[in-house]
Amino acid sequence: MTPPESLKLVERDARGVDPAFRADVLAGLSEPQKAVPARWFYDDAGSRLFEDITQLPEYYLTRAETEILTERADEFAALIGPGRAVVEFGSGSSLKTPLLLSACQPSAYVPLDIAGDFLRAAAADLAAKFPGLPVCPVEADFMRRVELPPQVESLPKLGFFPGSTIGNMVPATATDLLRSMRATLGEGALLLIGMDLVKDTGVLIAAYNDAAGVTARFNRNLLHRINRELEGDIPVDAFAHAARWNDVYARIEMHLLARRDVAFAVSGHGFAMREGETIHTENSHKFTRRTSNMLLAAGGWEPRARWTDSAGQFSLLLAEATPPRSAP
Ligand code: AVI
Repeated sequence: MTPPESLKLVERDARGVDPAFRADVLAGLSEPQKAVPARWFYDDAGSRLFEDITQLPEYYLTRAETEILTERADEFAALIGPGRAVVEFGSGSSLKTPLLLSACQPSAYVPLDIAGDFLRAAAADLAAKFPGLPVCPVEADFMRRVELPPQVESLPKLGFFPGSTIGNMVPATATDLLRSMRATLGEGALLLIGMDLVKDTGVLIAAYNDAAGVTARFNRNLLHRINRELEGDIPVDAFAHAARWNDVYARIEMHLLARRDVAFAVSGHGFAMREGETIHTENSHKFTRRTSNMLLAAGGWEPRARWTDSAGQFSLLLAEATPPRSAP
């Protein structure tokens, strides 16, 4: 079937590359602790690898959140009510989106994603599953306020941000994103958001360093992407995948660890790394009830309800964009 038309809001240079990708990589590789923002994992190959991760036995997050969306559907549907435009931050190729759409009887579905091909495929899939539901994909970077399609302007909104993707941002960026979502959706909007919970370190490390090596491929795909899109010559095999628990910030960190001294170029800029040095590629923050509430409040969202799965591993929160209140 023909994929639904998507609104294109992502910049591309003459080579078809997002200039922000080049800028982030060059800046990040120039820092003493090299780092590349995790959002650049998600080219089409990276998005597919992430879908594979969600099926892994060690990666409990997706199963736990799906359990909540299945078992507690009546409860959140009653709080959300029918007739909203569901705006998903991410393209919703997983099973979670149909669960939400079936439960809450929306009037439109608007997936927002930076990975255009993946977005259009996921939107077409959803449109086929829900005939009669207007599906309006928007290809955009949702870290900034996004102009929603005119068809949904007058509808009340429900933001959907599952998977604990908010945990991939440091608190300042997560707060900015929550504020951007608030600006995109407007006052009175609701937000249904997944947040992974602090738990046993062994369970967390295993979830980010699976036995089959899928997460390692996902991590190294970033180097392949840099080589392909930014004229790089990084020796990908010289880098090992590493997952570490940072107890100070309650987060899993993923790194690409140089197994030997390496030198490489990206977009004509030279870089060198000593054996044992890393490129920090991802943070995955884990939350408690209090830290999730604090983060939502900092972003302008008032927590209204919270559910966890039966094993207490993952949380789903419903929050409302209330008018700003003065202290205290
Ligand atoms: C998308 N995000 C919530 C995943 C996570 O768990 O932080 C990305 C991921 N990285 C490695 N495995 C999964």
